[in-house]
This record gives sequence, C-alpha cells and structure tokens, in this order.
Amino acid sequence: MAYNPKNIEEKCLKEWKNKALYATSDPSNQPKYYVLEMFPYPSGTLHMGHVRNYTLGDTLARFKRMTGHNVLYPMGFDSFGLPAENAAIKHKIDPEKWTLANIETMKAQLIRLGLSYDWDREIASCKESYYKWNQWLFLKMVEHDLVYRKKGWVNWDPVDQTVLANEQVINGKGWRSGAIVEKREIEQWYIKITKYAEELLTGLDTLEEWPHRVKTMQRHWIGKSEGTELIFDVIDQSGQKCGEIPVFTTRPDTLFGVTYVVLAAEHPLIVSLIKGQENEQEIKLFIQKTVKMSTIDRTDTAKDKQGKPLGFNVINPVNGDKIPIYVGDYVLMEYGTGAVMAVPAHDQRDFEFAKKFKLPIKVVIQEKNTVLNNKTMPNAYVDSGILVHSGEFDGLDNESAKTAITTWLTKNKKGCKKITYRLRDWLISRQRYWGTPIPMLIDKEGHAIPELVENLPIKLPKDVQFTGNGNPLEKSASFNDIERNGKLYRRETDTMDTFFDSSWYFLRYCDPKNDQLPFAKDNADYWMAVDQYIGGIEHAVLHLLYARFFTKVLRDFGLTSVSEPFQRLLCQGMVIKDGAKMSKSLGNTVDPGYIIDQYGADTARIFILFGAPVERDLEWSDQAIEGAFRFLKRVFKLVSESSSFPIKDEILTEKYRHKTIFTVTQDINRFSYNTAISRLMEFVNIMYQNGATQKALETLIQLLAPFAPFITEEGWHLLGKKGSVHQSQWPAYNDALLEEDSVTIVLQVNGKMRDKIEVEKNSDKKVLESLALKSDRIKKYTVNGNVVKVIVVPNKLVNVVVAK
Ligand code: ANZ
Repeated sequence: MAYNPKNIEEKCLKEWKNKALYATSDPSNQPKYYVLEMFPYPSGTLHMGHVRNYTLGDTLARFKRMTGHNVLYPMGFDSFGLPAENAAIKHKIDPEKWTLANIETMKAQLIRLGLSYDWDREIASCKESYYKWNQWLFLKMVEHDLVYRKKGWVNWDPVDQTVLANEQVINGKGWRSGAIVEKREIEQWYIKITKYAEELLTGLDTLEEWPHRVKTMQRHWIGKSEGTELIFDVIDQSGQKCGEIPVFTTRPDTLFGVTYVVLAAEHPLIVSLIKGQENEQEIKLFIQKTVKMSTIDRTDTAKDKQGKPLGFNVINPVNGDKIPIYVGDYVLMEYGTGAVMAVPAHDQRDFEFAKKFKLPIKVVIQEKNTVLNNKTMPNAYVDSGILVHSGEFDGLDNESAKTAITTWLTKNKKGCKKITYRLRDWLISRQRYWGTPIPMLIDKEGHAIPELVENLPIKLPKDVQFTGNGNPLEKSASFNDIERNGKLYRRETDTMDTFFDSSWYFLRYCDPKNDQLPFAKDNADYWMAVDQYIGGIEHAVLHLLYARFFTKVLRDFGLTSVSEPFQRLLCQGMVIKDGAKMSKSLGNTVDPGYIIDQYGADTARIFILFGAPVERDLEWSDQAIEGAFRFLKRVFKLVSESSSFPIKDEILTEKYRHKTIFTVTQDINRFSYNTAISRLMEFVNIMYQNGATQKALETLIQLLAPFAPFITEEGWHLLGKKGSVHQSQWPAYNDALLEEDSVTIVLQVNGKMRDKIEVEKNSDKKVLESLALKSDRIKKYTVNGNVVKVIVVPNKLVNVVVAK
C-alpha cells in the first residue's frame, strides 16, 4: 500500500470534525493545561512563520491531551487594524467583508494543517460580540481613574495617518509602516500603565519560565531610575523669584558643578518666561523646530546639540550660584521633569553643549591624588571619585555624597529622593475607522463623558467612505452628534489601538460566549494562567507588556485572580530562506499551501519540527522537506506491511521501545522536538533491521501522533486499533528496561590496567574471574602457578595478583 497523504488527511479531517474530537471538556479532575499561540492578524494567507508557531503549539496540545490533561487550545483572529482599511481605500471593499473573507481562508488553512483547535471557542476582535467588551473594559477603566485625555506631542505615522504609542515606534519608525515618525500636538486618550510600572517590573522576577532576553527588554523599557528631584528657583533680571524648575538627577553628588539648567522645548515654563521679551520670536522658532524632531534624533549622543539662552537665571539651592537657563534639543519632556541640571565637567552631553556655548565647566569630582583641569580635559569625567569644590561635602567619595547631598536637600526642603520610570502612559487613540470606537462623548467645551453601559456596543457605522484622507468616522452622519440629557455631544471618533483587543483575548477564550460579562470569573480562574504561550520576540515590549498590564488591572477589578497571564513563554525562531527572514518584500516566501498539496500537512509539520531547535531560526530546505516525506513513507510502510518485518530479537525491540518512550517524553517536555523526532527515526530504523512487533508499532504511532497527526491516525486504524490515536493514553515505560544491559570491566594485573571487556551487567564473580584469566592480554602475565589471588569488583574490575 502506498502512502497517499492527500486521501488520508482529507479522511481524517472529516472524521475529526464529525466526532468533534478537539472540543474542550468541562472542568474535570484531570489537571488543566492551557496552550496558546499569539492569534494572527487575518492578512489573507498563512505564511511559514504562522505554520511554525502553530505547529509548535499543536504538538504540545496533543501531547498534553494524551498524557491526561484537560486541554484548552483555542484560536481566533486579531482582526481590527490597518490593512483592512487600506484595502478598503485601494479596492473599495468594505473592511468587514475583506476581513471576514480572509478569516475564512485562513481558518481553512489552519484546519488543513491538522491543528487541533477547539473552533467552538473562536473569537474575532472585529466582531461586536468581542469589541463590546473592549468598550465595557474601557468604561471600567474610566470609572477606576485609569483613563485620561490630554493634549500633547505625539508620534504621528505619516503613512498610516494615525498616532502611535511609544512602544510602536521602533528606532524612530512606525512598527507597521516603517515610516519615519513625526511629532504632532493633538488631544488623545491615554491609559495609566505607569501606575503599574513597579508591579510590572517586580512581576518579571516571578516569571521563571520566560526567556531572559524578553524580561531584560521589558526591564529596560520600564526603565526604573533612582535619583533625586530638586528645585531651582528662577529669578528675573531684577533678582526677583519668578518661578521654579524642578529637575530630576541621578547625580546629586555633582550639584556644586552645575553651571546652567536646560529645559526641554515643550517645557511649559518657557512660554510664560519669554512672553514679551525681545528673544520671544527667536525662541519660539527654535521650539517649533525642536518639537518636530524625533526622540531618536534628540537623544542621539553623536549629534551636535542645539540650544538657546532664555535670558533668565536660576539659583543653585546648595551654594546660591546664579546660573543661566537654556532651552536645548537634547532634553526630553517625557522623561523626569523635562529639565536637566547641567554638569559639563561630569556629563558628556553637557560637556559638548558647554564647549559649544562657552559655558563654564566646573570640576567637582576627581580621582584621589589627581587634579582635573577644566580647561584641558578632553571629555567629561564620568567615573567615580572624591568631591572637590563642594563646600562641606569636600573629601567625600561620590557615592556617599549622593546620599549626603540628598539628605541636605531634604532637610532644607529643596529636594527629595525620587524614583523615575522611562515607561509612559499608553496612548490608545487611533485616527482610523477599523477599530473599536472609544465609547466617550465630548461636549462643545471639550469635556468628555462616558457612554452608558447599556448603550454598548457602540457600533462602527456603515455610512462611511474610505478616501484615504482623514478618519472616515468624522464624516459619518449617523455616528457623530448625540443628544444626552438635553445637551449636544459629539461622539469620540478615535478608535482604540488594536493592542487593546489583544491585551485580554486569552481571558475571553475561557468563556467566549458570555453575553453578560467579558468572561465569568470562575471560568477564568479555572483556565488561567496560560500554561504555555508561544509567539514572536517582536512583541517583547508591545503585546507582552500590555497583556501583563491588563491582567493586573482586571485582577484589581475583581475579574480574575491571576497577576500574570503567561506562565511559560516560548519565542520561536524565524523561518529563513537563503539566510534571510521569509518576507514578501524579499520575495523569498514559500507558500505553505503548496507544500501541503505536494507532500501533505504531516510532511510540512515534520520538516518544521525536525529542522531546528524551537528557539533557533529554521532554514528552509527542499531536501529537508524530501527527507521528512521519506521518513513518513518509511513509517507508513512499516505499519501497512508489518508482516514483511518479522521480528528477529523481541527483547531488543522491546528495550528500544521503552527507551524511545522515555526519551521522546522527556524531549517533548523540554521542547526539544527535533531530537524527539530524531529518536523516532532511530526507532523506525531499528524496526527495519530487527523486525517489528505489534506493540512496538503501536508505540511508534502514539509517540509520533503529536507531530504528525494524520498518518498516525491512519496507522492506528491499520494496526487494528479502535477510536482515535489522539484520544489514546500516552504509552508508559518501565524504568528497569531503560538500564544499559552491558558494562565494561577493567582487567588489571597487579593493579595496572591491561585489558577491558564487555560483559552482561551483574555478571557473577566466578564468571568475571574466568573471563579475565582467559584474556590474551592477561595471559601474557600469567604462567602456571604464579596467580596469587584474583580480586573481583562486580560491574567494575578484575585485578589479577601475580607473584613476581
Ligand atoms: C545631572 C547629571 C550629572 C546627570 C552627571 C548625569 C550625569 P537615567 O539614568 O536614564 O535616569 N536627564 C534627566 N531628565 C532628562 C530629560 N528629560 N532629558 C534628557 N536627560 C535627562 O538618566 C538620568 C540623568 O539624565 C539625569 O542625571 C539627568 O542628567 C538626565 F554628571 O543630572 B543628570
């Protein structure tokens, strides 16, 4: 019988569907196991990256079912977002139609791959039944004071025509469009993720089964910095105090070396200071130019620093020095207080700025027994040392001086210890149509009030046109104006960042049809946390941070009990071809559909799982595809023609069987799928040489089932077994049979090694003695009657003592 994957696979798919083989069971006595892959954006077709991601999860889900777990393994679609709307603009198709059609195509492909999802739990974030709960959660956040609207300078993606959150600007470019991000000042909605900064940071320590690099990226993104905040009083030309500038510094030990203060261009104090001054226009021009610069450019250390003196001074609180205020492009409004005390002698950026504007440089820290010259030093001195020119603090090492000076500031009510985070609040407004409408109403004065819960969902209107010019919602007649309690409001036309949708979808899977709540707490408590989450590393500080934040917020709302959503995280490697990531733009993609048509889904799966360790990149190779196909053909032949493989040594095969169960189980548990498959290949080889027993064949089929679900289902039936192999119980091994059955014995003469022999384990002392004396190499040293005695240490050595 020839291996015909197409027939087998199509038959299995029908059978599985009819039997609802992969339906999730109700809570049971079995331990629960929740396997999840990041849900895809329905772009239209599956690519190899998806196939790899989902095959990894499916293999685990199948293994867990066979090892007695109650498994939740759902799938859905992250189906709001720009491509649908761009298609609408380009091809004049309704984004909903486009999206739903893509979902159908992709779903069919996922099923064809043999992925064992429970489709009864499918969700799509663009459906009202889902986004209603986005709106509901948003209103809950409003109620708990976690949402605000603010005018500010935001990242504007000129290609996608919308604002972006900080997390979505990667190296100065939009995460999706790749366009250089611009700055615009607009009124936007924010969620207070910063309120959870500390918990998001400390929570990372509990995630022992997360890749280190992901945790490091999140730590860096949250960017906790411990320092001091202190106040500089601003004085006008006549010496009168006319304002205050708080600054954040991590180097209070350098306070005596401050020679000027720099404000970010967006700093609100600037406008009031320069009003009516002769430099007003000049400064305004400078500000206009600076605010449009990207954060990347402003923080680029190699870039020439720009600035302007404001014509005002501040007083250094610690010594009363009068020092000038500048506005500069290297200070960011979003960090600390948006103002910096500049210490050119000890900070390189300040050093360069001071050189350029001929500002004084004052050394206050130097190495013991050396004197730094502020005129000749080529760079700022940034290392540690001893304080000089610092009044009562002279002679202190600079670490102690940090504490001493902060204590002095605190006592004199001029400052205090302060913790600052780099993490900013999450900007969630998007000026696009295809997203969840933000359920807020805005009156003429610009005050916003929340929609009423009973009016949810606020549906996306259909009377819109996709022109590519502005947000279509703004021109929808049905969407805009609303009367509430006799007052006229305009409906908020911003939609939510789609990362809002994906921040809690894993909770919705626990109870996907609930129409009273986003999910019932009992259901979430039963299934959460996700035991194994699988997805790409590119979401390290996007989705994976937002999802952790949401989980903590929902816990605080009393909706769930867990604090962390994902127990164990796997970031799979990429699929590469000719050394580069497969991508449409490089034109090196391979269509998974083609491979399936040609060889079947099982071959595609075996290739992917066998081709590389899960976290490494997988290099596409036609030969490896052929190799995977050949292996499955061998398996099929073994099972379908088992009588042509009569058993030669039953004990040997049985031993191999147990060893294979043991190693494959261990390998799957540690995500080493490629080695597991390689053991199965060995097992097949053994049976080709030594013959196959029914038991060995059954075991092979069961162990292979999570990796290649179709051929094994067929094989199971060919072996005369009833039911589905995927519902069979994972085979057990016998410890005793795992042990090696031979040992190496060292043969010595008078304590010196002369030979080695292989013997059966636990051989009798007498047997070992006689084997030793029969060895040719030992016989060289023995003559009749010279053997004094023979010492035998079982399983180790035999020492023949001879008379000299
Ligand atoms: C004086 C000083 C002297 C500083 C010195 C450094 C070295 P981290 O560690 O990243 O928290 N800073 C503060 N706010 C800033 C802003 N909005 N834009 C640009 N720079 C800002 O960095 C803290 C340091 O970064 C602060 O300490 C401040 O410069 C600068 F020898 O204050 B430092």
